[in-house]
Amino acid sequence: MSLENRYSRLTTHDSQTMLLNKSEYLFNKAQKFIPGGVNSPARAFKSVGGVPVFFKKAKGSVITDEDGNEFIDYVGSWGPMILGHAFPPVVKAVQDASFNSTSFGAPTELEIEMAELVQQMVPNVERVRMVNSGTEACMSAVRVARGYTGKEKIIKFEGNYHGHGDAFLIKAGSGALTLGKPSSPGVTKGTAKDTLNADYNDLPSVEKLLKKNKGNVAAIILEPVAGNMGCIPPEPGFLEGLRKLCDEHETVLIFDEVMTGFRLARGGAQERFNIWADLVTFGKIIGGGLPVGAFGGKKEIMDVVAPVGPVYQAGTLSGNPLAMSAGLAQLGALEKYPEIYVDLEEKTEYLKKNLTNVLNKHELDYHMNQVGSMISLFFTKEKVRDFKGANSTDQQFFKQFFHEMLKRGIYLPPSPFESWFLANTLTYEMLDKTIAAADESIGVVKSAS
Ligand code: HOZ
Repeated sequence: MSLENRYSRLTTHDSQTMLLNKSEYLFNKAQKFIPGGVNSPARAFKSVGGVPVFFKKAKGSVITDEDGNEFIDYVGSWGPMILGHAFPPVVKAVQDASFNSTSFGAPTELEIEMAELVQQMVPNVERVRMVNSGTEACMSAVRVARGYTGKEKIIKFEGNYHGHGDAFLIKAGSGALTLGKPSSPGVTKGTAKDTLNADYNDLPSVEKLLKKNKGNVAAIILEPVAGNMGCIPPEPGFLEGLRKLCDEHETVLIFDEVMTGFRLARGGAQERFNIWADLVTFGKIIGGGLPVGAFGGKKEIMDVVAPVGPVYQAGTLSGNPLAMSAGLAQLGALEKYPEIYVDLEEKTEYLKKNLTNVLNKHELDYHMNQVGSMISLFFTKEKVRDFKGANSTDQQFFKQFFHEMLKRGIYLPPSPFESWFLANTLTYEMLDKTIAAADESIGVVKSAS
């Protein structure tokens, strides 16, 4: 089926008897068994409308839907696929490991290899604990910070997203923002009162909270480059200022590097900006596409974690051999070939430069943020530096742009509040195709509006 067919049917069908494409059929069926038909809300196309694409396979940067349509992928499973889908060493590592059992619930040598490799790549991670997702990593890091300091409150930033732990679902980003519900019912008032929200890139807002809650802030947690309200870089001095404030107030600085870890450099945002947190959380790339997260940092702090210390944290599948093998294969490649980061950055800059030309040609209001291989296009003339900025872009234009791009075989994140993630398997030919598609798409959306 051609993409054109998919779309003509999507936009014109109004009869139950009309043949559905496979994504439509599967989405209808999924909703009978799964809340909203998806296992994570950001996938539901709520902010762009229409039917989520159901995929069946991917290789490198080409992802194929259930109808056999191929798309150039800028989602990369929301970050993990920095080396492209089905990266052969990851596939082989998973296959090999599975023959020896998928889980022991007991220690393995692979876990030590992983911990050593993480420390090699991110030197301030003196101790690391493996978990099963970025959410778990962030929840655990905050518990550790509380146990270590004996303080209760945390400061986070509006529009940042640290997974779906209760404490983080107050003014959160990502899917929560996409659904227009940044604060979730089900979070108790007790939990909410311990989460303080500051404005991203605004040090005075942090200072104010620290002053007001003097002696009771256990941690400041943030995405050092925000990726869950679109990509928003830290302004000069912001990370430095937070480091200083944490030292002054004996507050643990937690960098949520679930998106940025092993992506912006081998040592993530910490290495890129040369600001070192006390605790760091990981997810996505560290698992090579398997469900993996990790938190780690200074030995002195991590020693509060059970069984060394009293702060409890556990998991039957944590550090399981399949996940460790996949992660080791992917991190191993990034460690061995640091030129991948140069290549990725060049490709992302090429995309940015050429999209800029297209946007200027169409005399459109836009703002593009890019750090390494993370990039976001916002339809606004203002600089986007915080949640307020991200939330005041032209979301209707994005929605139409997204669908025009999809029609032309380009799969972007289905929300203006998510970063695009590039993989080194993207070729310049694919980038050129993307740029041409953007040119056409913008032309179409502009003339329709
Ligand atoms: N929270 C992820 C994006 N920031 C989305 C996860 C998913 O839907 O797979």
